[in-house]
Amino acid sequence: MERTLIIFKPDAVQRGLCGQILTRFENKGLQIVGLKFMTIARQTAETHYAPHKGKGFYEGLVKFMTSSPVAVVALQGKNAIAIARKMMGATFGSNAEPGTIRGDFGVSNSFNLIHGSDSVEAAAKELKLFFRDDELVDWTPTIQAWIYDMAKGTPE
Ligand code: IDP
Ligand code: MG
Repeated sequence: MERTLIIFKPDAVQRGLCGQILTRFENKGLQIVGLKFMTIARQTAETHYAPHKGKGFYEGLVKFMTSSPVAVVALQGKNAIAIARKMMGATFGSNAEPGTIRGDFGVSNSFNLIHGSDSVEAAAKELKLFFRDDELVDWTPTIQAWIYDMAKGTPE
């Protein structure tokens, strides 16, 4: 089982889309293991987006992410990182495929509603940045045996 960090960005919160977006992940079968509402501190946003430091959009991105509250969610599932990225769609709302979150809910390239970790390494780093260990909850949904084929003891 993999965990990924999702952020409902300020535009998703302001537009009242958190519930609809979270529902998509729950419907897919991804499991919530952490959830909180917060305003991101500048230092945290800078650390989170450090890989983009120096790029033309970096300063605007940090400003945007700290401008208004966000919801941060830790999702768990088999291949959760890749599945969430696929559901998010391409980075720019203007060319994200219909059916994806960015494709269905936005047109902007910078206000693109959602962040999702893009690798196992990034997920580990980002989850640590936004959640204390005791804020991530180990639990097994009672419906697990109908989300995954558990016949061999591991989710399939
Ligand atoms: P991702 O969110 O799909 O992983 P990244 O390339 O990691 O995309 O970029 C991080 C965030 O920076 C994007 O989600 C978007 O908000 C913003 N961003 C990326 N490229 C641009 C750009 O060219 N113009 C404006 N904002 C951008
Ligand atoms: Mg990225």
